[in-house]
Amino acid sequence: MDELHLHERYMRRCFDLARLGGGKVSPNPMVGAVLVGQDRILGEGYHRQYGEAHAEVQAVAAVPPSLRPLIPRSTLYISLEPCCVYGRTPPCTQMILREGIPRVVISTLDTSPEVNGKSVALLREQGVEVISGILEREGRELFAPRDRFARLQRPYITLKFARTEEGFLAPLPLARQPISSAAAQRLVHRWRGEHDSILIGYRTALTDDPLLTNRFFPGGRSPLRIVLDPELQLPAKLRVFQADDVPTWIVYESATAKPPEEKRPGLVYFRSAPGMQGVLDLLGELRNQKVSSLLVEGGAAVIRRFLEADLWDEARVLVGSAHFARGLPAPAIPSHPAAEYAFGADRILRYRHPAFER
Ligand code: AOF
Ligand code: ZN
Repeated sequence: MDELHLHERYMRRCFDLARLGGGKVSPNPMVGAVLVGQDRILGEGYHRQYGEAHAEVQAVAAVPPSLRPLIPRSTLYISLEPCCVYGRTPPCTQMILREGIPRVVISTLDTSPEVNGKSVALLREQGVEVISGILEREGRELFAPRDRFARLQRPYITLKFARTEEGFLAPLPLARQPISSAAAQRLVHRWRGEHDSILIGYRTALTDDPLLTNRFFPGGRSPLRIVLDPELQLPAKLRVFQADDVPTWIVYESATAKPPEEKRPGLVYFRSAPGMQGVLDLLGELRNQKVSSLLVEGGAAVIRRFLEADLWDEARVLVGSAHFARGLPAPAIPSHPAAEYAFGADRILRYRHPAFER
């Protein structure tokens, strides 16, 4: 196997390990690492929990004592440029130098302003060989939530909706009719568990009455629920007002409407400016609370608002097998699908913001 393929093979392993931290590490990135010596894996690790040891530290710590003498001739594969700053943990560059690891292979740079290439330069100055850019597109995708959070100071935004093959969101005259299959709806629960927060608009809350939790994946967490209710008119019996253990924000605009005095714990009322400024206020508050990803589940008006403001990173569209003679048109995503695959009776289209390609 030539060297590039070898690098790619171990980098894929890093990606698989990194994903095991999904839903547990934000606002830190998912990162995986493997230490390789004499063509075998000496140790593996991934970032498991926010605030805990970084992936490469875990990989080196996992090397059994009998194999430690191989470390000064090994290669450390990491899905991300290692850190060089004191954060919640000491800098990984220090550990690499202390262990005498002569070669580091990474997929992509850590664009957090305090790192962003500094670790690569530091390691090279110290005589460590650094190879960068292995399977970079995939590496950047894995790192994207952290990138948006650190560089753009806002959560990574995923838009999600279901439409029919003809491009309708709902039948006309309006009626509640499922578009995607039960299997696809379960997949949406997984997506919920992968995000830190989830947002719906007033009309969706009222007509669909969703609970907005991740119920199908045991151990999977439920994201912070955010409901836009500009005039505070949503009835308290709706399901989003239930589920005591799930934090919920009700975002309103009205200066005259008053949030109820008595409310369940975890329910927070957040007053924002009207319209687009309100979305920016909300994103700023999410940033302050270290919420680094947001799944926007509709409805159409809310999705369009994010699209018009160019505030999105990814869109996931479920194309279901329902057919309506007349219907409400789905929002148009100004990009081509980056991936398309069948999921049971449905198709799933995944779009990436054009800036992602740069
Ligand atoms: C790594 N390996 O596994 C992860 C890294 O808040 P801290 O102290 O945990 O660290 C924050 C910095 O570390 C920040 O730049 C973030 O992108 C990076 N995460 N770095 O070397 C890892 N998770
Ligand atoms: Zn680190």
